[in-house]
Amino acid sequence: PAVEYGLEAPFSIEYHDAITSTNDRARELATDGASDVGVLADEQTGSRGRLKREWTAPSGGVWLSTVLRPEVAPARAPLYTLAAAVATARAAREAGVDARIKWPNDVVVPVDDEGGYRKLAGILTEMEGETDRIAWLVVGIGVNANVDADALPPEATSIRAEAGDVDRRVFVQRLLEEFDRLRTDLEGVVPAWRELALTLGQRVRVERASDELVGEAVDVTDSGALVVETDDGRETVSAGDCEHLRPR
Ligand code: BT5
Repeated sequence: PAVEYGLEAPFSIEYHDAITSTNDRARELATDGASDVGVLADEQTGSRGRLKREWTAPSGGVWLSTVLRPEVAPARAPLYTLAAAVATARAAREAGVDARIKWPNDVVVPVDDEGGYRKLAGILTEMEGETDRIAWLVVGIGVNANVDADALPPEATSIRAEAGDVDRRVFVQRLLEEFDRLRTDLEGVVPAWRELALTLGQRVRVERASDELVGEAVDVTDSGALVVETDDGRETVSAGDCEHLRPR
């Protein structure tokens, strides 16, 4: 329970020392009708990234999934993912880390002036619903908090490595407060995201379902899609993986 963890967060929190995946537990709670609850764990033994990729989640991290039931069209679901990235980056910045956002939802720390970065946190949003309404959203947030960098994949970093250990109660509380504020002001999400974006102005390669785009990332649309200036003109991509390329 939230009280046991020492939080007065806007979500009621179920805490686990270890769990397979906080997203899986949150999905169970969502299916049972829960709303505005969070699942938080010190360690995960079977956590996932997007597209069934593995997510490394050793003890000392912030592994958190929230259940929401927003009354908005499914097309707006990506805004909750962007909101989670903004909230995470802001909480990390308060902890002394130069956190920025790589489109769409990676929280990263720049390592040079050319778009290079290490990944601090990732977001996995899962949804159930029909074409006109969302039944539930599970927004999973994984932050390498008080974790040694050598317990993580080589391209990753942690709050510990960047700025020293953080009080996880304070960090989670701040993250959830920001997330709660943004979800009640969806219009404010993209402007807030833009301010923290590392991707805008970068040369990028983005994979779409059937092709890939190479060009300069110039903007995000109101729904969070990336706008890329290619040799053939402007194109938008609403979902996919984005690679920062070295400047020409
Ligand atoms: C993500 O996927 O970035 C979403 C990660 C979401 C994890 C949270 S933790 C709480 C909740 N419960 C879960 O089971 N999941 C969520 P993606 O963009 O697909 O990136 C995955 C890739 O990041 C992997 O293929 C690795 O290359 C890399 N990676 C794995 N673990 C990492 C870590 N701890 N830190 C940084 N990079 C990592």
